[in-house]
Amino acid sequence: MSAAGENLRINGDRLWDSIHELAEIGPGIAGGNNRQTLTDEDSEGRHLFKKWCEAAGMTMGLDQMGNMFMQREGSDPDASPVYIGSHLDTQPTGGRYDGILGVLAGLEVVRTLNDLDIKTKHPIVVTNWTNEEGTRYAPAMLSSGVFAKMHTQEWAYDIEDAEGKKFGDELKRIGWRGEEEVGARKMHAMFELHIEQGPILEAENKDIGVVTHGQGLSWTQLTITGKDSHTGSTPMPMRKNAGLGMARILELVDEIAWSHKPNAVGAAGHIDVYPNSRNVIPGKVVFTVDLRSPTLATIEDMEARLAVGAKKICDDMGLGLEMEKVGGFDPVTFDEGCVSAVRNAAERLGYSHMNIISGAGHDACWINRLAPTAMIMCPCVDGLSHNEAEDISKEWSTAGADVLFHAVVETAQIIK
Ligand code: HGY
Ligand code: MN
Ligand code: MN
Repeated sequence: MSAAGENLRINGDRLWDSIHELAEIGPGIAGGNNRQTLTDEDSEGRHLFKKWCEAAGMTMGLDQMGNMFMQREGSDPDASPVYIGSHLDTQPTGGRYDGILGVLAGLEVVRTLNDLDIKTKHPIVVTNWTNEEGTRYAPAMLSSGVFAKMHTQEWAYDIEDAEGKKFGDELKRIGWRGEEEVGARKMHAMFELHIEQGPILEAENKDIGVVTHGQGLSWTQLTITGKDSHTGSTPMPMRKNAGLGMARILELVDEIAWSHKPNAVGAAGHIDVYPNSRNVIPGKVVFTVDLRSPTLATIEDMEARLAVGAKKICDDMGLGLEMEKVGGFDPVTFDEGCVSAVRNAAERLGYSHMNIISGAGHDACWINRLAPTAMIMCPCVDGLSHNEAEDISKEWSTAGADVLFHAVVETAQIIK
C-alpha cells in the first residue's frame, strides 16, 4: 500500500499549462525555446517560477551560483529536505520540456500536496539548478557541479561566454546571485524527472523509465593549427589545412564509437573554424569531442585511441595539435532505495515501465555523489531533444509527475 495512496494523482492539466506558459519566455524561432543561462530571459523565467512557488506557500533560498531552492515546510524542521530538481535554462535551439518538465513537475507535486492538505515529515525543496546546459558557459551541469564540489566557485565565476562576459558578472547583472554558501545544504534525497532525450521508451511503448544508471561522459577540446592561405591559388601540396585535419579526426571519433557499439557514442557538437572565410584555408580549428558510454573502461579506451589517432593524423599532415580534457564524469549508479521508490510508484500507479540508462548527463548525476538520488524518465517523440521540435504528450508528462509525486511523498513520509 503506498504511503501516498494509489489513487492520488497530480493535476496534469495544471502542469501542462504551466509548462506552456513558461515556454512563452525566451521563445525560439521554431516553436521551442532559447532561454540560455544568465540571460534576461532566464531571469524572467526565474521570476515567474518564484512567483508560482510563493503562491504555493513556498519560500526561496538562493545560493552564490544562483541555484534556486523553493521550500515547502515539513512537520519536522530538523529533518533534511527531500529535493526535486532539474533546470529552467535551455539550449539555444532547445525544446519546451528538457529540464523544465522536472522543475515544474516539482512545483506540481507541492501544488497537489496543498490541494490534498497533506503534510510530510521532511520538508520538500524544488530546485532550479543554474546552467545545466553548459552552452553559453561550458561545461554543462556547472552549478550542481560546484554544489557537489566538482568545480570551485571561483573557477566557475571566471568562465567567459563568446562575448567575453564572465559567469559571475552576468549572474550578478541579472540579480540572481544569492548569499547562501554553495553546497552547505543537507539533503535527505533528490529526485529528477526528465524527458528521455532518446528513442527507447517510445519504441518500447513504456510510460516510465526507471533510471538505474547514467552513462559517463568525456569532453576533450582539440586545437589544430595549420596555415591560413588562399583557397584558390595555394597548390594542394603546399596546404596546411586545419579543417581537413579536424574532418579526419571526426571520422576517427565516429569509427572509435562504432567499434564499441551498441553502448558508446561519439561526436563533436562545438566547432569553431578560423578565420571561417569562404576563400581561406582554415589555419586553426577548435572543437570539443564528446565521448560517452555506460562503462568507464570503454570511455578510457576511446579517450586513449583519440589521443593517439589525432596526434598521428596531425603529424602526418604537418599540423599542430593541442588536446585538453575540459569536462566529464564517470558512469553513475543511482541509489537503490530511491530507484525502488520510483519503480514501486510506477507499479502502484499502473504505469508501464522499464529500467533505463540515461544517455544524457543531468544535475542528478552530480547530486548522486552527495545524497541518495534517482531519476524518472518519460518518453519523447522520436527520441528528439536539443531541437526546437522536441515534443512529449500531456499523458507522458502527467505519468512522470504522478510517479515523482508518489516517490517523493513516500520518501518525505506523510504525517497526515
Ligand atoms: O550534455 C548533456 O548530456 C546534458 O544535456 N547537459
Ligand atoms: Mn536537461
Ligand atoms: Mn539539455
